[in-house]
Amino acid sequence: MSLAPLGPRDPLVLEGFVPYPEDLAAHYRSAGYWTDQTMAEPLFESAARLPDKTAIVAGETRRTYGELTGRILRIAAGLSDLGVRRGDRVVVHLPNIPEFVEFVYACWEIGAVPVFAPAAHRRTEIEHFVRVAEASAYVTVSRHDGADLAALAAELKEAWPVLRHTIVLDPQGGGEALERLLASEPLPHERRAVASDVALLQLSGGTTGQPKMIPHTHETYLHSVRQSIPLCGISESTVQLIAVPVCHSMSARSPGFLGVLAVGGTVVLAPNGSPDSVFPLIEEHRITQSSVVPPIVLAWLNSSLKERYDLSSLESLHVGGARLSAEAARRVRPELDVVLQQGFGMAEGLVNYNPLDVDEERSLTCQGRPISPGDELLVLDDEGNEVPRGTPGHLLTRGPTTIRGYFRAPEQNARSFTEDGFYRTGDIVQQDELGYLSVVGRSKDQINRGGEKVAPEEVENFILGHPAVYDASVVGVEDRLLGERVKAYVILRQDAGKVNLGVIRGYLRERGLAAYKLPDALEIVTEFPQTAIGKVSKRLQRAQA
Ligand code: J2J
Repeated sequence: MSLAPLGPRDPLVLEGFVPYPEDLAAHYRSAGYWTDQTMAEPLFESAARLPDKTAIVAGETRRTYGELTGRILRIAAGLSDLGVRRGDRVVVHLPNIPEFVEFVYACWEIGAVPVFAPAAHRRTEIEHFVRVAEASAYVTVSRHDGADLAALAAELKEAWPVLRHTIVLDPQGGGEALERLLASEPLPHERRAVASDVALLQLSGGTTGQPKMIPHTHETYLHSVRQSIPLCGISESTVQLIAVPVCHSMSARSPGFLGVLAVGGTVVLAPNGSPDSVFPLIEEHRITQSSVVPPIVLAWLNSSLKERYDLSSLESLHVGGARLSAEAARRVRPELDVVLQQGFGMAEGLVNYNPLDVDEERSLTCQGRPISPGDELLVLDDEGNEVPRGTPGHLLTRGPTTIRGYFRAPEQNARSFTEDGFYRTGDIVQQDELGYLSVVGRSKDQINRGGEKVAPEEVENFILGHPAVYDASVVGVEDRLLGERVKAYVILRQDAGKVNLGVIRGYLRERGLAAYKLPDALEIVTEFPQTAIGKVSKRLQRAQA
């Protein structure tokens, strides 16, 4: 085994990171939850063992472990030559292409901190990350889904002097900017970070304003990855399909490409989860495992294409991110001939899975048990008292994979975390006698659009910017395929011209809001229903819809 030489000993000091109390950190280490390993190391161990095995496939591109780590060390050298250092933030804003994996590992190799930005994000979100995280580099593709991201990169560089480097790849990856980085002499593989350093910033759907940044350390994230590997049956023979955005925590660590690359399996990237794009890949690459959101499962179940392709290699399907109806769950095994593994996780940390061999009833109705023995769960009533098992309550959690605070967000932290460091998930759950959780509701003002999280307040603020709009209220309404979709109620100003869904969507898109946050429906009203104390009643608005 190739042990990386000892690197720096002093932990990174990153202003705005909420640390773990020392006694708890010491406990997590002595219990073996946190180990002295950095994010890049498991991959390099696989590469030392299996240099010629295929690590990653996307379209026509196929890279062995040796090739992948070689490219990572060249990109790391290139970034380092540009002046990117340990602790520097690098916004990695890429679709499902191998370069996403290469850039994040290259960052870890030099101790830099990638911000995992979904490809769907646009100027509003990206600018927020650059500003708040004070990113020194931004990596993107020149075009994505009709958006000119090369222009965005140029604008951001002009507007934010901290952003010293923009690296713009071709739309499908590759291109001159990448070739320049790859031309560097590879760095030797060495440890250039401490395991307790912040390793990455993941994004939260949030409930207010802009998405919050979630700072995971090498220790917290790798613990989650290591626990996921056996629970999801991941091994060297795994061929994993990634069909949701590769930066999402399901794709990264649950069990994700990190889990698969740690044990020498193969990762296949797909641009999306639609049957016509993934069924041929399942057949061609003999895919064994995938982690997907419920709308993808429904699309697979309802597709006539499933008779046309050989999907028999698929052993298990991890479904999470949003509620899977029991009715859809029941169809998975008979119609797709795979083991359904439901999970319930959150980028903030806590992840729960059903074991692969859980009993039939729980496999359909439960969303798992915490994956770490160090996870602490509280299920509380409205007054903050613990409820008996079997009774729904608010879920709070603390543990070795869960952050103690969002990055540089003290006000949000005061609301989202208790004084003793429990994260208020905003989910209403019920725990059965064996500790299995079912997610039965939500107390946070958030829309879950098929796994993509939308903060109504953020969308409202944008709609309010339109000159014809007097007031706006955004709610999630039921949708057969997505679970929920975004509906906006709008009160217009007196002399407003013609306003309809198209006008508002066009306006929000122009203002640089990600497409999945745009309202799917719009209703012009003259007043909003009110609660007893005169607040807008979103409950009534949802019911009206
Ligand atoms: C209902 N709601 C669910 C489920 C998540 C693994 C799996 C999922 C995520 C994830 C993740 C749900 N039923 N099965 O990060 O590592 C809702 C809850 C939760 C929020 C978190 C992982 N699974 N949810 O979905 O940060 O409301 O993480 O708090 O995107 O999704 O969303 P996110």
